Amino acid sequence: MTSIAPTRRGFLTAAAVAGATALAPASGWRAAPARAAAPFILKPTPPAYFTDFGTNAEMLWSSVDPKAYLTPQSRLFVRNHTRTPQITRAGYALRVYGDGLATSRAEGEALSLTLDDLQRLPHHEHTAVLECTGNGRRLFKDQQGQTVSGTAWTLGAVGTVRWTGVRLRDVLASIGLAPDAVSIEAAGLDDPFVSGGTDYGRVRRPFPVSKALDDAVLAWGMNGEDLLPDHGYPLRLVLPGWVGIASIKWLGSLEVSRSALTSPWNTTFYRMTGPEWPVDSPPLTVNPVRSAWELARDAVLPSRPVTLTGRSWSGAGRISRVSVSLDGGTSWRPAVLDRRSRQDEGWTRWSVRWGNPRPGHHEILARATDERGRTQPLEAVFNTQGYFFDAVVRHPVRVV
Ligand SMILES: Nc1nc2c(c(=O)[nH]1)N[C@H]1C(S)=C(S)[C@@H](COP(=O)(O)O)O[C@H]1N2
Ligand SMILES: [Mo]
Repeated sequence: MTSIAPTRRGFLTAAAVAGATALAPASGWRAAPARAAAPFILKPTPPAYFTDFGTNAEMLWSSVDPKAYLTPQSRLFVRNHTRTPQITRAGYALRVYGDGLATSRAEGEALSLTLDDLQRLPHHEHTAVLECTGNGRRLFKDQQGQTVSGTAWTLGAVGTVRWTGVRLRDVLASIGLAPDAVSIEAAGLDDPFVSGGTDYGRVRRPFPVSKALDDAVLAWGMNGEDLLPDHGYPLRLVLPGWVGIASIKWLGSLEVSRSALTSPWNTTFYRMTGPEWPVDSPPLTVNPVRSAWELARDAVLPSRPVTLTGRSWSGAGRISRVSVSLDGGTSWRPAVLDRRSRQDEGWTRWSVRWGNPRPGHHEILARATDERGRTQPLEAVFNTQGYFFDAVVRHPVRVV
């Protein structure tokens, strides 16, 4: 096995980590206006490609190129709890610590791994869907008349990208993992998240060691490029198939533990809450099945034969079939799946020929089933934070 031979810089203090990585303002009274002026997102998010939600930006499905399988990094949605930090490669190190490391390491001292250290391990590529837990949230209101909290995404908080990095299991094997380690908490280097007067601290979320040993990736690249700052430069965690919050950007630390860890991101947020849900509902992990047309809502179509395209995806595996309805759900027919869909690890592209679109308003629907047999329901289950809107969407179009 390859050994990382990490630089042993000892335990970095919180101040040292923050100072080395963020654009730390020099003094309090000058910092406030300067920070207020700093953008939430650094890459351009023009209205032709994005809906701007301030800290967040949603990809417009109408702007998706039907011929491109991967989502270009410049077009990928952005979900920030605060704002994109600017971190240099030279100032970056990943801190790994906790009683779940092999006893020789667990005694207290944290490991500090540079990108060079990590890049000595075998490189690994993985194509996967990245999707926000709240994707489709606006449809709770639009389609089910229910009020929920959170960013009112339609269906564009999703993309498929090819990650480049190292497998987390290789990193852990090289460091040495305790046999009874169960939980790992990933923490970001972005500013602490403050909401409703509560400071929740840095964005961080624990996940089971089993996922770390399965397909977790520490990624520095997307679609063959370095990560953009907005997507986690210089390094992010990727937990394929899981809710977007699991893939911590600007990865600052991994705490490896022999006991189950918790954070507000798996107790307060990103679990189901509301009258229908038990108070101890589990943290959300695997994403559901969803579908989208490559069309704007209320798209205008000409009244002549047309081929419509869309994509379906699931956190649990490949898509095995997609049914579509062009008459508001009265009749259904199979969509034609892209012939590559059996190999692709991300979403599945599909198309349907609409032979005689008649002038007027129509609702078109797409309903996918994944290889595990999970089918999109006709109604999503209400929860107060609007997660997992996986119902079949009634997509309005107008034929003229
Ligand atoms: N450090 C950090 N990691 C984070 C977040 C964040 O705000 N801070 N947002 C999470 C959420 S909710 C989602 S959906 C994804 C979004 O990834 P993207 O902005 O690269 O599309 O990042 C996750 N990782
Ligand atoms: Mo998210």
